Amino acid sequence: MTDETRVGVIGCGFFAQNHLHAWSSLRGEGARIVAVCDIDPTKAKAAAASFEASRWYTDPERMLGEQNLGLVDIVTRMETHRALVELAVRHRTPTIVQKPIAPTLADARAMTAAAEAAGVFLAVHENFRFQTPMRKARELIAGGAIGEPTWARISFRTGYDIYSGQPYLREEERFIIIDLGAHVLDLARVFLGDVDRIAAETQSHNPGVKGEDTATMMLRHVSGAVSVVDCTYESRRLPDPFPETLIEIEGSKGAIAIRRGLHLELTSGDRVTGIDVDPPVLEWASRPWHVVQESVQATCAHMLEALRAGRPAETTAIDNLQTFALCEAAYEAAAAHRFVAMER
Ligand code: NAD
Ligand code: 89Y
Repeated sequence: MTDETRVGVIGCGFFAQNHLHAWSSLRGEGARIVAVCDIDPTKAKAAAASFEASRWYTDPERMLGEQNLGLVDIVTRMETHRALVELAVRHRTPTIVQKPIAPTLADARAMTAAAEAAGVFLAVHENFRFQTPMRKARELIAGGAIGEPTWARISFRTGYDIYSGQPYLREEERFIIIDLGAHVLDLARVFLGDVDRIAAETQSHNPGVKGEDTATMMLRHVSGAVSVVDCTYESRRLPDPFPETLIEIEGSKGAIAIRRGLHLELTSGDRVTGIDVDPPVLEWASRPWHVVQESVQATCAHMLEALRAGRPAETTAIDNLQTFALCEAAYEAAAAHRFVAMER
């Protein structure tokens, strides 16, 4: 690999703006956006102009064929992920794809198998575990501050108008478990490990959206730990914590709480310590999104470093299959009103 990683971005819509800023900021770490692509030429052209990409495309195949990319970052919606990942794999281009990895587990498995068979780097941009508060909690747990985690609550509850930026979410028939559950179920795996079984109840509060907008899930982990993972886009609390994930983790020697306002409270033995886990507002970021935006940059930085070092990323497609399998199992559990065992 040369000193510079030639990055191409596919999809220049709402969330891709964060990726484009992140890759630009990682120039010093060896990333250079050389080309961008969107089927909408106005968006591709605007992204190329704002982020100094020398070429813009409306055809991903043409971009991959012409640009000799060291990395392609796919930031389109999930329906397009499988075809784009398989295309990138055929071009043997290391690939990152946004969450949700795909609309179905069958697609996710096929994409992962294609990358494995070709020996191509494939990672999922699952960014919540890279948020500053989550990184701090992980560091404290790894250092033994709360002993062995035995119980957790992972909660994302908001009434923020997410549809203004992401109007397509109104049309998703399988909605919050795939859109947001993908993040919070991933955090449950990160903090408490592999899952043995899952139960779920869903609710649909907003008549203007097709799918479920609220989910309450309970997980029994292989370690014996239990977690409650809940998310809603229809909660009425002020001040609204969007887009913060609030967490409580209890262990054999203490507890961690991540509270609204990005404040972490650590109980370790008989000492309680408050830790500020509010990340800096990056120069291109803005509130209330800054904690997510900072995690996008941290995720891109991690993936770039892993790729350049010849290592897999933490959130390989194979790893993410387990998170996606939890989403699928949660839908099955909600439909049947019973626990669903996870394949192991
Ligand atoms: P969007 O609709 O605003 O943008 C998608 C863009 O992809 C559009 O501009 C569209 O024209 C383009 N596109 C579609 N098919 C294409 C193709 N074949 N080739 C090239 N371009 C194509 O959607 P969005 O809100 O930016 O969401 C994109 C992804 O980001 C989704 O998977 C979403 O779940 C994810 N997302 C992640 C987070 C997070 O925190 N990780 C937050 C928001 C959205
Ligand atoms: O779509 C969601 C996601 O992935 O993270 C936050 C979000 O944009 C809205 O809740």
